[in-house]
Amino acid sequence: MTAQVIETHPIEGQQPGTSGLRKKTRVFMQTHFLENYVQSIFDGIGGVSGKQLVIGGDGRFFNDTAIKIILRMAAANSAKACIVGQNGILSTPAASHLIRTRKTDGGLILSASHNPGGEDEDFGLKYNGPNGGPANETTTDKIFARTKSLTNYRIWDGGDVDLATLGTTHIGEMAVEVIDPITDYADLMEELFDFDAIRALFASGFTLRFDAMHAVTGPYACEVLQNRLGAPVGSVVNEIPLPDFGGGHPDPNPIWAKDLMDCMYGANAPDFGAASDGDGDRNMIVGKSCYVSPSDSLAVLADLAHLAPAYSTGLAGVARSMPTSAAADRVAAAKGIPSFETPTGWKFFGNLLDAGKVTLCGEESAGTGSNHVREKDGLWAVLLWLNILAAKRMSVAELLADHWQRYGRNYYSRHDYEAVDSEAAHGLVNDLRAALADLPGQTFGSLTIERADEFAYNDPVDGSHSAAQGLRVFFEGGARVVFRLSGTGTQGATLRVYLEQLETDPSKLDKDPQDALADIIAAADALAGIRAKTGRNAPDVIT
Ligand code: G16
Repeated sequence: MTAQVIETHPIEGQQPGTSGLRKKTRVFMQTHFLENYVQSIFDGIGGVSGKQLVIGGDGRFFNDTAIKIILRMAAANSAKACIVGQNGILSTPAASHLIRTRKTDGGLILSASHNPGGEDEDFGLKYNGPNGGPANETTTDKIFARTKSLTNYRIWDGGDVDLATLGTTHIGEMAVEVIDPITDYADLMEELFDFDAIRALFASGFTLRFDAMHAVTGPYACEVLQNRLGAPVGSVVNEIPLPDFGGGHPDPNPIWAKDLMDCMYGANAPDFGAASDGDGDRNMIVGKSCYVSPSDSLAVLADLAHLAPAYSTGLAGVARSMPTSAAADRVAAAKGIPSFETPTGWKFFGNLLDAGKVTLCGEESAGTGSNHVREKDGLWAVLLWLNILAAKRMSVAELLADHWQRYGRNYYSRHDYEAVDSEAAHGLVNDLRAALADLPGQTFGSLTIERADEFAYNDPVDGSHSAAQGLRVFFEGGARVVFRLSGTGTQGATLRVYLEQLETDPSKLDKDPQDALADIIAAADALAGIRAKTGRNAPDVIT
């Protein structure tokens, strides 16, 4: 058995998006497609000769086949060693942790996150660097450039590794270490949080339902919540990871985690509900008849994180993606710590975390995390909430109401128009971009536009510049609407419309967000011509 050099040709469409390359699984399965992209990653990061990599994924269809191909390619590219989760499984935060604790040269994470899985659904692959975080734009640009010039790739002939058996084997000179994917991560959680307090909370009769959505978090949640913290067996549901997520859409939001929402809004609801996504980095938090929006969740965690041991000395700062509501900014201001606004994409938090400028980060897209890894972390967010509830002994609804009373409420919603004709979606954005300069002073119903711009980011750590990160329209009185096209879809274009309005009147804090935002929703449509240009009468998903 030897390293083979296989002739290939550049394949179009291998540009990484918000978080790595995401395509239909069948596209990834096409001849040379995966191999080309993997070789481009290897070349784009300066080769993998003598390097050590972590490799794992969320267990979706094609995960194990792809990992075996990647291992054979790593061996043929003279990598020193690969650390692989048993059966090819590693949640994204667990992979990030492993890269950091084992001080590897980075890792390859196989996931299309919250997108459905299966032969006819979605697949994805991304490279994370030695800090454990998603590659920055400089690196993904190099990878993409390489996809356009690639003429061959290297792959070991033979070398089929048994991913089910723990221990070290070899492909040629390269060591392949198959490890238990759960224990290190669970140990880390035990270091960060007051497990005794959370155990006491469960012992007092506090009830939980964690919906793992047949995705990667199931085994992690069973170990941490049930085995280590004493939540009764059965508290974690849909806990067995399946290659097609049981036919579901593993996106933890009120639409796709409807079973959990029905349970939490029904009779005899548990005290606390939570869900995570395909690869375990997103989270949804919900109390009895009380959904917590991701933006509010970030703000509450920023306010009360000091109740958990890992954050007891306070936070260095807080960061949020631009479309996320400003709720966390006001907490930061009250605490006298800096807040940062980054483009969408967890990769933009990496430098801030590495430089010690922030401790907590979060996004409206159901992601929250801290400096414990360099990815967002679904189960971590659930545990921080549980730690806070154990300390406060309040219900989720009481905690949220108390937060709004003290800080005001940023009414918030995101409207998604999915699989829109790509030309129409780009046309809408281009038209709006061209109109931005003329918008100030224009009125839409009761709303007057104060300013409008296209968000761009200057990284305060490495000085890099990221342009065209979303169109923002600010209204007098503090309302805002943001328009951007998703970078994670695999079909047509997804238009995201982010709507926000701050309310500080204590008597007006318990409205339905769609009612509270009705004027802004109407203004957004009038401004961008959503219905006319997309041909859609209503969003596909409202969160
Ligand atoms: C990824 C990114 C997030 C981003 C989300 C949605 O999350 O890491 O930062 O907010 O996609 O991005 P978009 O609006 O471009 O679709 P995940 O969980 O999909 O890896």
